[in-house]
Amino acid sequence: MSKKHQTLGEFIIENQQAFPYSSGELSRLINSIRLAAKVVNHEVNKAGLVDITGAAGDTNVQGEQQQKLDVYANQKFIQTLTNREIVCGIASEENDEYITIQGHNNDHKNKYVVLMDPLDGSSNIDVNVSVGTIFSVYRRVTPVGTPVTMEDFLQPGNLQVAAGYIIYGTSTMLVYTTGHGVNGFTLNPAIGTYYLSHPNMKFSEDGNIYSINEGNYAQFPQGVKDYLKYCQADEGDRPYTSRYIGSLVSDIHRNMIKGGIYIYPSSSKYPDGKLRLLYECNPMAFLAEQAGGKASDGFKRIMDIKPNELHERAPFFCGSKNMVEKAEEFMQKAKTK
Ligand code: AHM
Ligand code: MG
Repeated sequence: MSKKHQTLGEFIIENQQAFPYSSGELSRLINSIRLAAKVVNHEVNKAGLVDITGAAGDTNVQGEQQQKLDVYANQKFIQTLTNREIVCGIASEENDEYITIQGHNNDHKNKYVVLMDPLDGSSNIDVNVSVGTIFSVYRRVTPVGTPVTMEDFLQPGNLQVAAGYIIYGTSTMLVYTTGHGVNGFTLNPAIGTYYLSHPNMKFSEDGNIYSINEGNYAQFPQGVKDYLKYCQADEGDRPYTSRYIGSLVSDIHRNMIKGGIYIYPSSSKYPDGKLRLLYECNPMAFLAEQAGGKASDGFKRIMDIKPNELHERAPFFCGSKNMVEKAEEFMQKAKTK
């Protein structure tokens, strides 16, 4: 039940019992993400000052080395999760290999792994456009007490226990699911508290926004080209509106609120698409499904793909259920032609 003026802290405590293996660990994990997000938010908000205080790689007035924001965000999330001894491993889009985390007593007693894209869409920072953090949480599959292995990270999305994103936009929001619907919390920067502002977020079944980088049209598979023509046709409730920020979190967030589809298909340039299955597609797919939407690679459910490597890519169709199904229909039709 959502209450007026409920804070994220209160919400987490109240909903902890809903977890099947509740030991408070997952709650602490979400808590530490919320903390790291505040720190990153503070830094992202200062990004416009970079020309004044020095660009990445320069030395600032305090004599400190300026960092690229995505590197900074990566470090902050890793640091926060490591210091609190909550997870046994982290994989990040920014790191080639996963990180093994052991407790102060050199044990490996924690049971969750986190996979994340610490600052997605970071090329948008230079132009003051919203960026985001995406995270995905799994229970480890190897025994507690032993170091994590690749197996712990290469799990299909349908085994996620939590996923979410932080959007650093006109306001900063944390949106997440633990498999019981999707809830959005807005940060009040004056006091550093997140409030439940978007309880039980839902994709409408139908929508009228499509989001895709149409500049790549000539490289798209025929099914996507056909679907785009369908979206643009002057029939029924169409043409749909085209909206593309080029920042996955922002595009999905808008479509979840307004109803729409996001597509990053395969192309002749990116035969497997551009987005990363583990850091981008799976967490967004979990959120989408929990919000009543759908996520597919054009033919099958994203969350049923068994990953083979950490940085694997996948074509991505995500959003309002009927729109994704319509796009799949066009993909199938073009394939069997
Ligand atoms: P990144 O992880 O390097 O930031 O790339 C992911 C981003 C997504 O946020 C966005 O939807 C997409 O790449 C945009 O790609 P493009 O510029 O090819 O349209
Ligand atoms: Mg990314």
